[in-house]
Formats: sequence, structure tokens, C-alpha cells
Amino acid sequence: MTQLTVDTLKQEILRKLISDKGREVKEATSKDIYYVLASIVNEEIKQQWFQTRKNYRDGKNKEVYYLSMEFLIGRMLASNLLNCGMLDTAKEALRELGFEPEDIFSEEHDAALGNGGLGRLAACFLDSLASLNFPGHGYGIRYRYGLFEQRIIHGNQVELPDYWLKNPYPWETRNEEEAVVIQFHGDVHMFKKNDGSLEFEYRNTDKVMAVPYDIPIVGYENDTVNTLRLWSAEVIHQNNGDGLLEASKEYYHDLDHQHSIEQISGFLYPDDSSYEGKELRLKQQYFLVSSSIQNILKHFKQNHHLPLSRLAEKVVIQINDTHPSLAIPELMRILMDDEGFSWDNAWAVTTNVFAYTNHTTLSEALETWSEEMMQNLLPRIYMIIDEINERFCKGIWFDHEELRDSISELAVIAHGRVHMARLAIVGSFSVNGVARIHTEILKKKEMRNFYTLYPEKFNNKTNGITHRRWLLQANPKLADLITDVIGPQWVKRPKQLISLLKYSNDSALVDKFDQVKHENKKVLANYIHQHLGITVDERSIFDVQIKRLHEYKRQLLNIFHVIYLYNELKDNPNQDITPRTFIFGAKAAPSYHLAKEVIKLINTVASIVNYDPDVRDRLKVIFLENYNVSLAEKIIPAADISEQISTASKEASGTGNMKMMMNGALTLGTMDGANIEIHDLVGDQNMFIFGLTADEVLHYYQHGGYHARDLYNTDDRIKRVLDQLNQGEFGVHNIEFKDIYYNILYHNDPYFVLKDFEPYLEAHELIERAYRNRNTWLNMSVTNIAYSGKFSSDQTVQEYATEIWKIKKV
Ligand code: 26V
Repeated sequence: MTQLTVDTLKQEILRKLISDKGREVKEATSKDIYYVLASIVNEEIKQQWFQTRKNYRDGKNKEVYYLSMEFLIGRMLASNLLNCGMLDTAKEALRELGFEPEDIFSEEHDAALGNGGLGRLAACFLDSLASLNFPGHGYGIRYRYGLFEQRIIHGNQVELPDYWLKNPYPWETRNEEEAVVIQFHGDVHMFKKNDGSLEFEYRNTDKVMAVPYDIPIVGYENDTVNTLRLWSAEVIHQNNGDGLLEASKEYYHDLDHQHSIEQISGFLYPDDSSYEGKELRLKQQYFLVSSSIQNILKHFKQNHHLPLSRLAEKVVIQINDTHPSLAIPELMRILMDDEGFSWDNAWAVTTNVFAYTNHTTLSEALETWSEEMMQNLLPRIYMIIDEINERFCKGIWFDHEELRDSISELAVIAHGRVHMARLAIVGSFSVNGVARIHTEILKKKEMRNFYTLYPEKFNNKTNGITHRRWLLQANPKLADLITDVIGPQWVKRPKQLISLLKYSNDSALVDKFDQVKHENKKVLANYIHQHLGITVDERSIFDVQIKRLHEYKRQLLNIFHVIYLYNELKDNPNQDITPRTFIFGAKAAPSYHLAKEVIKLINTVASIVNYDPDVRDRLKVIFLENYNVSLAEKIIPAADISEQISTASKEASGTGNMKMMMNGALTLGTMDGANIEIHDLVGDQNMFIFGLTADEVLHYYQHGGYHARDLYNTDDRIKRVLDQLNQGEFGVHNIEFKDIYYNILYHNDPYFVLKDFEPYLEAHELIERAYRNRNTWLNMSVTNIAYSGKFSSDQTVQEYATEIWKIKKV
């Protein structure tokens, strides 16, 4: 990239301010400056984007396409500046012009086209692909509304639509000439041709246009710019003679029609409580995969003068969870119906192109679709899935007698439902889990029959996070300090962070780490004060749990502990404890009643604890509303403790655990997901592990033997907390929080909150003691940063590239 100095950048900003906005700097708003700066960066990016595309067109390279219903990319201005090597210059230029860089960056609305870890992982992977010079692109949907905006009103979550496109989005380019047509519904007609083969014709289908919007994905200081292509659903405008719509009746019909089509890219996660809602989600999935596969094949034909039978030599497609797994029958459809392939030839190509990542073993999250809905919406796709299923089941029946009894657990279509994970496994050459323990559970439990069938497909790829966004950009003070200590090589090779170990006992040096953390805590404390009006003690332990709200993640265990601490302080107001600030950020799915109750409980406890004079600044509870990528970037650099307390076996990997470790927080966690791999590296002495193991949890699920009520009856601390809930001590109305109470005592505490309560308390006591010994604590913190390089997504993407994708750097 061309190197701009602070002065030339300032001049450029001033010049563009006049030419684009007609304003001088003293009249300019933050928004003006945001757009002007974005446009300057865009000019840089577009050159390199063009060059990268040209390089890829020479046909030499195999390319990977990452298909995902979610891309949680967050804001792009700072990360684009960083990757273009302009971040420091830009910050300086902005300050000299009288603007606070953070104010300018926060003019950008977060692109929240995802829910949580799965969507953020996709974004981190794109960043790493580009930064490692890999030819790899994302395909997703340009939802007009991303994940809802969360407000907390009287302690309750209220959801508002997230209209992130209200202002022009400077990073996207509409590419109409790449639009494709997608067909839904209709009838399939079959003809026998002279040579005996079959021909399929679709009639009376509903046609939708998919128009791509491209977002550049900028590599870190390497001139590579890949593409995230997001599809938007539009009406196909027919040209009827003079182009005027004839009758008003038709006009209103057309408006309805237009509305129903635009719904396809309307919302991330449409409400699926009705049949129509479910069908809409299925439409979205097919819309994504059909447009992407058509586009991938078009480019294959343009760039490689090879027959489609050799597609797998140049194309590999990663499907991010089962949501895009209709790509498998879609490729089969095009190869057979449009390109004249036989079933066997099409299958041979398809099963060498797709690789599938599983992100959860929770049964309620494993997708299935009603056979009837699939048949109606996607008749030809349904026929193909049916055939895949027939052939697959026959194969088991004849070649795997040992699995005959399990056939209904393996079949792609069973009991009137299409099982998407099974389709994905059968149609892919690779199936991976996202952390070691998760992959082992897939192999030994959830997918053991498939593992018997296809042991060669299964492999592990432990998740990672981009250290560029999560350390360099989010925590520049820490990044600078690290560079001062060990030099700048770690930026390109994050594993070199390990050199920090040598200094973890150097007390003058670790003091500097302490200072950085303290400054970051001050910034967060200010944010909290500004947004909630609550003063928190910067010297208190910042204990952070930020993630989707779900029972298995056990925010409830956390808040129960807070209630317990509060009770202790009320009983002994003069107790000498290390001050604690418990920070939460979490969105609950709009229809997830219990999750919303937990949010309400956290906020209610906060409203009592934060204003009780007996507690006197020793305990604060902070719920930060609308948790998203940008808020995570503010919280993570300030965290002392990273709460990763899922019921063991439930959290596939977790990635927040990695982000906080990289920023020097110590993990308080169960032996679950990637916590185990953090533990492998830093050991018991540098983190706080507690609670049931995955084996113990799975044993209880299988054989019983756990009785929550016994713990309630024997542990006074537990009884007191639960009774407080039940008796309405925290509720305005007496009925509040009873559902939580009943879930634990009458549904036998399905996530073992009570069982892990005492070990969790003990772990907290250890934390309190450790925090008092500053040198030991700082040593632990630096040790965590030192080992965190292993969790850079550069490492993860490199493993996907060599072991699954077989792609090379360009
Ligand atoms: C989705 C749903 C939707 C219906 C209600 C219950 C439920 C429960 C879980 C999910 C999660 C779906 C997949 C997902 O987001 N998995 C996350 O993927 C991350 C990246 O691999 C991983 O770090 C997290 O552990 C995993 O939960």
C-alpha cells in the first residue's frame, strides 16, 4: 500500500471533506470524517482488490469458499486501516484535526450479521485467509436487519430491529452483472431421452434474483484483498412492453410479491414459531447456497479451462455448520440437470468438494426440516436428497450389517424429517469439530455410527481468533508493550508471543503490564459510568462473562455466586474481601423464556447490590446492554477474570476464552471446549479450573444419580439463594424468577448449576487470594498472553489449508 504520512493524510482528509461533503474541518461532523476516511482507505483497498482478483484469474490456484449464514464482522474502518498499515497514522491525523479516533470509528454501525461464536469465527477466518495470502472468500446473506439491538428496560431485554443499512455502508459494492436467478416451488417434469438418460424440467417456479454485494477483506500489510460476497434477494423486473405496470390490481399484487421476495434477505433469524417463519429460514438457506454454487461454477468455467469433472482440483467449499448443507444437493442438481452428468459422476465430484464443520452437539440445535416442507419448497432438491438417502441406506444394509439396527439414526430422511447434519456428513469428504474434546465427543458419542462408517472423514480443527483485531486493534497499549519487550516479529508470527515467558518474572516489567491493564480498566470504567451512571472501582477484580445467553453457558451459576457474596456481606458487613466488579454482556434469543429470566435476574441483583450501602463498593454488578463485537473490543482488554463456566461437554470450543487469554485475563473455567487446550498450555497454576468433567456429566445424563434437591436440602448457601428467588426477594412481583427455581428443583437442574456451585465458590476464593499477591498474578497473566499465540486463527486457518483444503498461498 502507498505510505501516507500524517501530513499527507490530513491534507487528503481536508481536500475530500470539501469535494465530497462541501465542508471545512471546523464544520465537519464525526460522521463526515468517518465517510471521508473510509473513502480514502477504500481507494487504497480497491487497487489491491483489483490486482488480487486478477492474480486469482490466472487459473493456477485452488480456492476455498466459506459458506456461512453468519458473518459477524463488526466495524471495519479501524481494522481496514490496521491491515493497510495506516492505523497509527490515521489516529494521529485525526487527533491533529481535533477528533478523537474512537469517536470517528464508532460512527460505523456494527455489521451484526451473526449471532455469536459461529459467525465471529467466520469473520476471523476471513481475516486470517487474506493475511496469510490464501485465496479464500466468504459467501453469505446481506440481511437488511442484523441481530436485534438489545435494550434493557426495567431489567428486561427488549429487542429492537437492527437497521444497520440506515446510512450508506461504505465497504460494499453492488455487483449487478453477477446476479443469478434462484427458483423455488414449481413442478418437476421428467423425460426420458433417446439415450435412456433422464432430463428434468422445472415448471411454474417462483423466481428470485440474487444480487451480490461485495465487501473487501484486507490482508495484513500484504496487498492481498479477498472478497466477502453477500447476496441480496430482489424481484426480477420483467420488461412488459413500455415498462409500465398495467392495472393497479396487479400493482398491489406486485408490491406483495416484492415484499415476500425481499423478506428472504430481510432478517437474520426470522421468527420461526410459525410454518411461514420456518419456511422463510429454509428459503434463506437455499437462496445462499444456490446463488453461491452458481457463482462458483461460473468462475470455475471462466478461470480454469477444465471440465467440471475436475472441479475438486480447483474448488473446495467449507460449510459452516449445517445451515448451508443444501449446497450438496444443489451442486448435484446443477451437474446432473444442467451439465448432463450421471448420478455417479456428479456424486464423485460433489463428495470431493465439500467439507463440513460441526459447531455444536446440543440436540435442540441440530437442524432437521419437515420432509413435506422441503418437498413443497424445493421439489427437485428434495428428490435428490431422497436419492442420496436411498443409496446411502442401501449401502449400509448391504455392506455394514453391524449398523443395520441403527439405520434410522443414520438415515438422511427419517420419520418425516430431513436431517441436515447427516446430509452434510454423507456428502462431504471432511467433518471437523472445533476443539479436541468436541471432536472426541462427536466421534465417540453424537456421531459414533458415522465415525464407524467413515473414520477417515473425521478430524479436529481447534478454533482460533485473529490477534490483529483482538490484540493489535482492540488493545494497542498492550500490543505496543509486547513489541517493546520482544520486538515486532510476533505480529506476523503470533506463536512468538512465547518469548514473553522469559520476562514473566521480571517485576519491573510486569509492572508495565499491570499499568496497561489498569489503564484499560479505567477506560471501561468510564464507559460504564457514562452508560449506566455507576462508578466502579478500577482496582477491583473485573470478572467478565460475555457471550450469548444460554442455560448451558451458566450465567446463572455466576449470578448465584454474586447473590451468595452479597448475602455474606450482609451478614458480615465488615468482612475484608477483595472488591469485585462482575460484568455481563449477553443477548437471549427472543423466544427463549428462561434465558430472558436470567437477564432479568442479573439486572435485578445489580439494582439491589449496586445501591446497598452495606456493600460499600466491594461488590458491583454491571450488565452492559447490546453486547456485540464493538463492545467486546472495549471489555476484553480490561478483563481480569474470564468466566468460561459451561456445563462440561456442552461448549464446543468457545472463542471468548481465547480472546481474553490473549489480553491477559485468567480463565475461570470448567474442563470444556478449548478451555482444556488452554489448560494444556498454562496448567493449573495459571488458571482456575473447577467442576464436573465432561465424562462425569455424560455419565450422569446416561445413568442418572444426580439429585439437585439433595444439594438444596444439605447446603445452606444454596438453599438460601434459591429460597430468595422463590420468595420473591429479588422480584417486584412474587412470581418473578419462579421459573428458574422450578427448573432447578423440579427439572433436576439439567445443567448442574447446583452440583458445581461449591467448587465454583472455592475457585473464586482462590482467585481472591491470588489477586492480592500482585507479582504472582501478573506472572500468571503474562504467562497466559505468552501462550495465547497458539490460538491465533492464522494457526487454525493454516491447519484447514494444509489438512482439509489443500490450498497454497498465492
Ligand atoms: C444454537 C441454538 C439455536 C436454537 C436454540 C439452542 C441453540 C444452542 C446453540 C446454538 C449454537 C449453534 C452453533 C454455534 O454457534 N456454535 C458455537 O460455535 C463456536 C465456533 O465454533 C464455538 O466456539 C462455540 O462453542 C459454539 O457454541
